[in-house]
Amino acid sequence: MKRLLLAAALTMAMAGTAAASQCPKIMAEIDAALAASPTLTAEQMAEVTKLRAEGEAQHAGGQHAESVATLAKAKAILGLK
Ligand SMILES: [Cu+2]
Repeated sequence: MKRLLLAAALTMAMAGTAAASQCPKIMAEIDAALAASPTLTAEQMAEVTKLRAEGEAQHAGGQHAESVATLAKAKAILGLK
């Protein structure tokens, strides 16, 4: 049981570290998708732009998990996985 908890703690610690480097990667993916002039409504475009900026701010503030979650929403609107 103790070992399982330790493994869970380790996994979470690693996820945190991974997320820190993940945000710029996701932002780049969003930027690439935006550069490819996606077929979005003006509303979706505004939402993606807003989420992208929000994600960057969260990343800059050290909230990497939140940033990844925010950026994931932007990706979803863009139809990215
Ligand atoms: Cu980050």
